[in-house]
Amino acid sequence: MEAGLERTLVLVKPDGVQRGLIGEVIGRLERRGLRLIAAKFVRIARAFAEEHYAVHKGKPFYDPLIAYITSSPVMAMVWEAPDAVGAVRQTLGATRPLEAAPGSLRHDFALEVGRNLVHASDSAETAALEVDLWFSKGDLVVWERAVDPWIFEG
Ligand code: DAT
Ligand code: MG
Repeated sequence: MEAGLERTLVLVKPDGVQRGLIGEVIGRLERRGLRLIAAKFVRIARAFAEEHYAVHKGKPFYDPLIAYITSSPVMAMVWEAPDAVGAVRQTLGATRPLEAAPGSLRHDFALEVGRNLVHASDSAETAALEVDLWFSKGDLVVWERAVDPWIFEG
């Protein structure tokens, strides 16, 4: 990875896919300036969902969460930018849509925590684990955009 850049995993969850909002999510991340480096459209199995959400095992919302994320396909992506983790979490908005900042995806397109449209890694450490879980090394496309110097200062 280029120095100064961070990667993060983003999912358009089943509700976002079913509601035709994949393009909206990608469009917002593109327009903000993040660089897409991997994407796949996939319906995940229960065992894979349990690995992805292992940190939430035992919590009261765990079973509905696993049912939700496996209920329909998801669009999984890796995005890259300086401080990508924080930037993407900001573009998504707070976990609970009613607490999400106006203009964020979860504010603009969601109402319920159990139908909050999107996922993004919550730290650089989690991002590394999640990118590794969802994608193999060869899936990550190293590339440059002509516009990069107009978005990435470093
Ligand atoms: P985030 O998805 O913002 O990283 P999280 O990792 O704390 O949030 O939780 C994962 C998902 O689990 C979240 O997107 C929705 C669901 N969830 C979290 N807290 C919940 C709660 N208190 N009640 C119901 N669902 C919850
Ligand atoms: Mg989380």
